[in-house]
Amino acid sequence: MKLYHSPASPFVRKVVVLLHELGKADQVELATVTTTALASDTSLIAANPLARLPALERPEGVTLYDSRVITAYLDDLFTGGLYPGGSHRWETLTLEATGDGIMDSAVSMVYELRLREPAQVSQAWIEAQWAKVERGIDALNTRWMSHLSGPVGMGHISVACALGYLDFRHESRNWRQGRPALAGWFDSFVERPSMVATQP
Ligand SMILES: N[C@@H](CCC(=O)N[C@@H](CS)C(=O)NCC(=O)O)C(=O)O
Repeated sequence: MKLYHSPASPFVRKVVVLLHELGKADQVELATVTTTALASDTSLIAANPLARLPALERPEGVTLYDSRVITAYLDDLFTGGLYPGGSHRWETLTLEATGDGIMDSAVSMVYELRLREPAQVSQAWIEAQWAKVERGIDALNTRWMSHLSGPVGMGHISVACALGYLDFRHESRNWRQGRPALAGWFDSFVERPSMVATQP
């Protein structure tokens, strides 16, 4: 299998962390590409018409995207158990969506600053995206700590990759301030070998 990859992408990181957690990192070849919303990589377009990372090419069957489809597929393929059954499943999926949504807003803030001409950049839009990030991390800090303290699932991985991206691209926003429970959880989770191996 071939994973279209960029070390800076938090969505790609989710997939690679999952592979490390399951001890299957050697089963997937990483094809590193450079792509932006304004200049899509041509090999990535062939794999994913939306030209977004990650995409997973398989020997048989369609190429998979987006990250949530890929992680669900790999967890199923390797019987990983990162998506539990029963009512925990819906919690896990919602937690994963929260992490992914934080990434969506945090990545789009970077695009706004990097891909637009300075005169076109909307500070109001950037702040509105950051407000979404803050509401997401506030919810994690107040409502999700008991789930995050439980067995590691795909929700944990998504949240950790989102917070790692905030450290990587938005350090000056100091997301830890006023969120000691979440900060403490992350500072411990980030020491897992899967997170160390995939640090951007
Ligand atoms: N919902 C998608 C989001 C993927 C995404 O936005 N990836 C970014 C990299 S972090 C990308 O490929 N951007 C290029 C573009 O938007 O053209 C997923 O979970 O895979």
